[in-house]
Amino acid sequence: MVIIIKHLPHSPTKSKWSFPDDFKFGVATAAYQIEGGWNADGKGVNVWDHLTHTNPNFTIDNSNGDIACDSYHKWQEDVQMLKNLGVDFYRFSLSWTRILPQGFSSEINTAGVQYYSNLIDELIANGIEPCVTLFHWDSPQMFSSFGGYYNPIFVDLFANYARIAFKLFGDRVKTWITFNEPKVVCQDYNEFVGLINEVYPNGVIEYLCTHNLLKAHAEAYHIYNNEFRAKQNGKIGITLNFEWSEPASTKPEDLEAAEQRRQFEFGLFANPVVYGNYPKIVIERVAHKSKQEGFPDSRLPKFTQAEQLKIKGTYDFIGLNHYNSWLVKASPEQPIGEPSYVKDVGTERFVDLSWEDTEWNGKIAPFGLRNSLQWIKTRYKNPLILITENGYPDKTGTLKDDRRISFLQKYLNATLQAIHQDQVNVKAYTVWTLMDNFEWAQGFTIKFGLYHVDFTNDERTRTAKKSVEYYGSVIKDRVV
Ligand code: PNW
Repeated sequence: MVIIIKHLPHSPTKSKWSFPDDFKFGVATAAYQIEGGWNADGKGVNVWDHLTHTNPNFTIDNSNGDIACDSYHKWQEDVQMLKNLGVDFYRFSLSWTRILPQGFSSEINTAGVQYYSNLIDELIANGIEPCVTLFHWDSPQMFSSFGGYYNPIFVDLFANYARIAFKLFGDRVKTWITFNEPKVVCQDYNEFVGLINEVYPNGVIEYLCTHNLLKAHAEAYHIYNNEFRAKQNGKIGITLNFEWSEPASTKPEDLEAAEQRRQFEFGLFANPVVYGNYPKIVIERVAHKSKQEGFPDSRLPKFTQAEQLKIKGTYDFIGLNHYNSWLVKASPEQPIGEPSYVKDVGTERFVDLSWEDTEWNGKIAPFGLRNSLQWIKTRYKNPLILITENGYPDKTGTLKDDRRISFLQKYLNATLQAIHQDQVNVKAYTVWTLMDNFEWAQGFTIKFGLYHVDFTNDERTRTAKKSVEYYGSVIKDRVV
């Protein structure tokens, strides 16, 4: 059964508001999705190289990121595309094994360092600020031999890598993001949790991964704070994905169910970063369920007092990736049996059929972005928020991408409402993504790009879609 309820109306397409002068616009990419050059000039193997090489059926078109958009060679073209768009900043990620081939800080690959150094210089020469993500899913393959994210040593390995990145690039990079979407890495995709690490989601390892990534984030934050901030004067934060959970009705149990989901999905990461510990409801539910399942202690690891103090407040901003929304209602508890994160989250979610479809998974519901921003504002002491991803997928890659334009316009409008009506402290918007690229398990079949890339051509020719003109005009005129 589908319950259909009217919620906040979709934003009107035109707005009377404009973006404030200090609001910045950008586009985002990630190393494995665009660079190619998978073994060029001393780069080491990462989990995505390994996974796609050993398991080619993993992607629906049997593809991999060996060449992708070939940005390892075509970075100057990329910067020209950015310049043509007129963006204020470019969010890209560093490939850990391009800089540290084995993942360990004992060996630095100078060619990899040079690549990023050139890119950063070229961006700055063109008036574009670099915004760097340290970790966008391409963990060193070497780490899988000792459990990767599940081994607490990951914390130190990441911290050492972060220090090297700050040292090498922090003179020019003023915005750092430690992790992109730790929830996707730890909870969402069986491909990450299962195939990459050869362990399977069981209600324990999801939290172990979460625990280690949060500690690694905090460690990197403190390294930046103690060793670099005074000289480099930048900002550092974390990017979390948030699919908005809208209560399916005004019944108290549905309001509660939606809040429970937000806490398990976003609060699981944001609460420790802001307040030092997991949300109360997460601590209580997992403890309760663990007990019922016969565990002597909660499956959710505990932060010591010292760890809580260390993790608390480790952000200059919260990065928000937002794509999608759901209706959520209370549902009967599943019988005790195999423990799982999904059962811990509980509740039931479905989509409102009146919401417009994208061409992949996801609906168009811009009020979800506005509500997410407002929720983050009230729950987390009105933090500085940067929207680090939002974008529209299609399957055709058409140059006449009016549907992408309409999507962007709606979500930019929702952002304007958040700024002007809700006084949310949001200071940046980032389109995912600069150009069509390797969309993980979907290979090259799903396209989010503002620029089209011809993957049949060795030149990987890039062509501006209609949305380039649109987004360019938003950036220039500061209205949608
Ligand atoms: C993001 N969700 O992943 C990633 O950061 C990008 O690398 C990716 O290409 C992009 O979205 C498009 O898929 C997401 O469940 C994964 O809401 C999951 C969700 C959202 C974004």
